Amino acid sequence: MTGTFRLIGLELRRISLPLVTAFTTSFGSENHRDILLLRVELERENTIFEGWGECVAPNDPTYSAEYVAAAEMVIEQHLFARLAGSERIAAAEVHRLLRAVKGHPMAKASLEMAILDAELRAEGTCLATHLHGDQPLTRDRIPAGVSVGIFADLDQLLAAVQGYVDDGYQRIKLKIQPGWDIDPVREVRALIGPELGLQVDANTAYTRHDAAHLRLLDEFDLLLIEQPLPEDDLLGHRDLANAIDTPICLDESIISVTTALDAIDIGAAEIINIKPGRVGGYLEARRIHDLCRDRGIPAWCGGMLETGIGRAANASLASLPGFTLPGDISAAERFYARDIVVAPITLVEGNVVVPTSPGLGFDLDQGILEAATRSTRHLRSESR
Ligand code: SMG
Ligand code: MG
Repeated sequence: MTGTFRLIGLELRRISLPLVTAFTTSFGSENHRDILLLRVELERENTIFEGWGECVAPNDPTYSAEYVAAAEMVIEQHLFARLAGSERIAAAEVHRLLRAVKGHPMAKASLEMAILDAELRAEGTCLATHLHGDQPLTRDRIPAGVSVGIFADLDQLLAAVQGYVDDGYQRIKLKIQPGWDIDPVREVRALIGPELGLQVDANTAYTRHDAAHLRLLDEFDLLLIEQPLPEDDLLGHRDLANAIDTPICLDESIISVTTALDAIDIGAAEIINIKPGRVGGYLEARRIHDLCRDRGIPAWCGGMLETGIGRAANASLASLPGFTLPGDISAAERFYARDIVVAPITLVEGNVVVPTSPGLGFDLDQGILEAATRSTRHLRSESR
């Protein structure tokens, strides 16, 4: 790919989208998303190429330290200038150019994503092809999985799960927390039968002292338990992995290829959830994918309730061969009555089709986008 682009402009657009139903996890509940979208303008030989990125930082700093308002601020005050000041810009350089700024992986990932979209559109290449490098694409669709929140009672949970089973989802993930774990899992396993993949996600809600309790999950033949302990407790996860049969999968703890390597080496991560936003971009996500594949660690692509922008990109990432488990890649309608893209992702016999159009693989519906927009800000490179 030719790399003679310069970053000349950035639009920061905040949109608001209602969720079809409230989504409750161990750290809170939300019924709408306040989302930051980025539109970059790259220039090459007097031609402007546009690209879009989505920042997955949530409304509040409860999944991790990042949240949408802070992401917008750090991009505006610290990140944009580091990229706009560079003579040449390429998505592959973004990680290095932004390294001096600590943290803020979701903000950084959204910039890399928008630049990648512009580059790939300029080259006429789709993201899946780009991520595969010189490896052939082996699948044009990927199995869809759905993440199911915490409900007020078991009847509501079972009705929701039945709906997703009827939709054709190939695996179910249940959010759990102390007081909402063994019984919901038992009931859901009874409902869906022994064959359908079932896993749970605690979003750090348990402690090192909960091993005996979590061992009660072993009888339900779960694919995995995701992030039971706080994100900084790698040794606790290692000990838990030794104490229970259900495989330990890390999400929040894995913030880079280095943390992934350490977690695998010490036995804290038997499976890894790869989320581009959490690790600073799709290119770091691919490096973690490569590590997992080389080490024989099963991996899957996580979700952050993305719009059609991030959902298309995630479906492309998840087509890499090391993603051996179904990811949190669902139809857009699982969260949004009306997505902002022209062709929202749907299920095709329980699968999601891997996008093949140039760029990240979506086209925006301008009318829906404008109606959802709450604010826009424009930044320009100072040399222009
Ligand atoms: O996009 O399907 C989705 C959501 C998947 O459960 C999901 N994500 O910890 O894995 C996770 C959660 C984080 C959501 S926080 C906003
Ligand atoms: Mg998770």
